[in-house]
Amino acid sequence: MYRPLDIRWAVSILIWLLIPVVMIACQRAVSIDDQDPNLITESEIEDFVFQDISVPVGATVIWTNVDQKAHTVTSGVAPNVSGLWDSLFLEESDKFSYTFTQVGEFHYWCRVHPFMTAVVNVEPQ
Ligand SMILES: [Cu+2]
Repeated sequence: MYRPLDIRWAVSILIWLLIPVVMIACQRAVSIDDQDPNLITESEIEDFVFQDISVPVGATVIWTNVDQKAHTVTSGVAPNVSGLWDSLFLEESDKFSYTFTQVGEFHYWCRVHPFMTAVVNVEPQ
């Protein structure tokens, strides 16, 4: 039996359920669009080696693990975790990004292989 009120009720519930999904999707889209492409630096993790890099303040560094072993990109001087950022485990092809909003030298290391260390030098623009 056709009951239009039930259909309206179902549609309104569906819309309310979709609102948070749309909001999350929009936030992601905005955060990607807001990135100045000149301020994105890609850095590959390869053969158990991190690269020392220099970036302007405001830059986002995107690390990509191209090794078959998992690594982490963890702020601090091994074995200390400074708490600024921590990628957790990056499997092969996984990416992690962090935006540097302060000038300075930022040391980082891999918690799986503490001999893997490097520095991000963040310079004034
Ligand atoms: Cu590692």
